[in-house]
Amino acid sequence: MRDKAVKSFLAALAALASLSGGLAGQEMILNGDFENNSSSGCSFNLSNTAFTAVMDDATAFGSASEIDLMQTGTCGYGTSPQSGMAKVGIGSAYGSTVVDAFSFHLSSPIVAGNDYQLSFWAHAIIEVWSPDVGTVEIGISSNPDDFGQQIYAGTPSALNWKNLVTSFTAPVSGSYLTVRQQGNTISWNHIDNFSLVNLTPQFELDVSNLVNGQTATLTVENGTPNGNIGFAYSLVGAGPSGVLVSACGSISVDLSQPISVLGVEVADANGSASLSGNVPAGTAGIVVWFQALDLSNCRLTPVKAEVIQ
Ligand SMILES: [Ca+2]
Ligand SMILES: [Ca+2]
Repeated sequence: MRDKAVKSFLAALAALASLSGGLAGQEMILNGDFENNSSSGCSFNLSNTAFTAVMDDATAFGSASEIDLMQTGTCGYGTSPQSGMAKVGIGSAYGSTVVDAFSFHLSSPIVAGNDYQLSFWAHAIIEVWSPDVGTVEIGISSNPDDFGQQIYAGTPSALNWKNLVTSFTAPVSGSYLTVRQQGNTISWNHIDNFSLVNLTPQFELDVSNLVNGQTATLTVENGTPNGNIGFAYSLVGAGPSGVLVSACGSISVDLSQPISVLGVEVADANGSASLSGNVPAGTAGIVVWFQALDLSNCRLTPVKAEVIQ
């Protein structure tokens, strides 16, 4: 029974990650340092298929199809990886639009309207076959094989690693951050250590002291100041469920039926609200899925799954 409860809890956590839209401050790129791969040594001009096969959580799709994966030292060009053992090379060949490009897979999707900070390192390598300094172009895409919408282009240094940092409001939603070498140049960049974090404060729910026979407290942050916050739970699970909430029309909450409403509380001037209630005795081990709804703007918190102690 206990193991089953823990398994349910872990499954709920996995579901929660896909619903959260990226918690504020958490790293969203799964393998931004390129360290998780099944290759070794110096691999130049990997086809898109080969790069995708060896590099975890990335998909190559550029028309050049010759990304380089350099591990352990410089591999004869530029300097050692900026971070860890691995760096990647992307190029633009023959001055055409034949470029290397790939997508990073993310722990949660980029959500249109949210603010993000992107940081990465790049070094332009000047050789006979790469006389130009090309920019590193960044996009947001809903498809791992497509560049999507460009949101940034960073110009590296030809002398050494340069940290390129930008903040942006996502113009579109997408599950992939894409990276592409600038076209119409004859250029080669080494890149490493990508990071993407969500800067937008998230409407989040916290559950404390969920202990049978005691008083538990649910708290939300970043709701509408002085607005009404509704709290609900399900004993069945998480999953879209159309529910009529008078203030929000027919909104789809992320709790399975039947859903129990615990109550509505007024948030303080900072948008925080909390609600306390007694947990029945003898309920230890039961999983409860909680969610809160901001009745002023009809935003939902991510579902919070907790095991009664
Ligand atoms: Ca690295
Ligand atoms: Ca190459």
